[in-house]
Amino acid sequence: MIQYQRSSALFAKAKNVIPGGVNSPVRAFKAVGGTPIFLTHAKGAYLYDEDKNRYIDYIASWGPMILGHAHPQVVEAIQKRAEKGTSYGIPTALETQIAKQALSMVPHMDQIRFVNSGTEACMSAVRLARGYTGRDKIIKFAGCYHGHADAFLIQAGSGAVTFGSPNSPGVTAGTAQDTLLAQYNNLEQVKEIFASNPEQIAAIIVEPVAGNMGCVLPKEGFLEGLRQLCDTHGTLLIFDEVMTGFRLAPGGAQEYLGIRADMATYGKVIGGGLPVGAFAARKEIMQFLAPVGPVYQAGTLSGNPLAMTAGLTMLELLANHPETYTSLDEKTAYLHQEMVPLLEQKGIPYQINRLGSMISLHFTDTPVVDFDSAATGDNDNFKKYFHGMLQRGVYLPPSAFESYFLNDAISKKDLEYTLEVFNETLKSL
Ligand code: KE4
Repeated sequence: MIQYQRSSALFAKAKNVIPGGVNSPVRAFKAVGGTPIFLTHAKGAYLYDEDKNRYIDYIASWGPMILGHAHPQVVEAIQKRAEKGTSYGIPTALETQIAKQALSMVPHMDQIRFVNSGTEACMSAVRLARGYTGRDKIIKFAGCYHGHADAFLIQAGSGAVTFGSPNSPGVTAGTAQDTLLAQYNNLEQVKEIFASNPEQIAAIIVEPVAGNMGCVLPKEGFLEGLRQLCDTHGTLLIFDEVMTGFRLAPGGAQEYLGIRADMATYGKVIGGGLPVGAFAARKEIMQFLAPVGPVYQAGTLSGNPLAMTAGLTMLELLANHPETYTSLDEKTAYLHQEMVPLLEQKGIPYQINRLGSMISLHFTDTPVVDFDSAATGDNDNFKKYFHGMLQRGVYLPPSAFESYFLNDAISKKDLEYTLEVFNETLKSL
């Protein structure tokens, strides 16, 4: 039995000085119960906690660590750069270099602006879309997460037009009225919203492959339908590629699915493990952004040379080793195909959704195609599953509404061990 004494003691201390003892809520294990583990370090595919337990990592810091932790080339690049100073608030050629590198990988985008998180990227992209179109409203989808900016913390309101209502105190009704909600994969609802709000929709923001309901794939024709509706109504289509960007393919979901977005937002992988977000679009849109255009957006640490160095090293590694994507896809497909018979043998109701190196397991016999169907999962089973795997040295996302993120440092042996303990854990469900 894995012991967590030191983690438990550290968690108690943390809660005295940090709300909930964590700097991001999902880390507190609220959805699965128990005490979060505290790490001392991570290397490659492995996490090492304060009680000297080792875990195979299936969250990769929620996406960024796609090549595994402490990748030697990324670490060395950061160490060298740090000696030259970490942030200047003054332009460097490095920013142009990573901008060109990113734009060489993602399709349909002419310019990119770097910020410090996915939230900041999505918030800024929406403001730019509103400024460019002169319209106020946006459409988002229940279960999609675009960071914690007010405009996104909205749940489906009452009434046919599905106008939003705040899903967090501190978000005003005034803000909520400009965010309209639809169900993911429900094109009819989106058409209704356009009909009820003619010439008022600045943008649709969507996770092209959703990762915040667990992994949920776009149905055939869904994204194509959004593209068509945006073209018809003069609305911008924003792909939130904070998760999918540089993970599904070098060009993210735009490349992998072959759908053109008007704007795309990035985070996670683009920073190589340091805080970086970004948003990109064709030039005529980006020219609306300060200091060229009237839409204001700024940031003290945006484009700082340390984070740019980590991000550039990561992007170059991915661009120069496209076999990484095949390897990640194959490892994830192997995990998927081997989990199925183990679940079938035990007659446990399940759904597995997978695309590329994003995968999630849901304990329900309802196909998981949107937030409501994701919510039919048996959460008691999920809690037992999560802790059963944790106890056996496998760290999964501590919530049924998250995607697993494989990293390419995970070996076939790690996958086989994962499947072995998966089989053991299923016996306890
Ligand atoms: P950040 O502000 O956390 O860097 O990015 C926000 C964001 C935007 N868009 C998508 C599609 C995202 O998944 C995220 C953040 N993802 C969560 C995991 N579901 C980060 C984990 C956390 O909140 O601690």
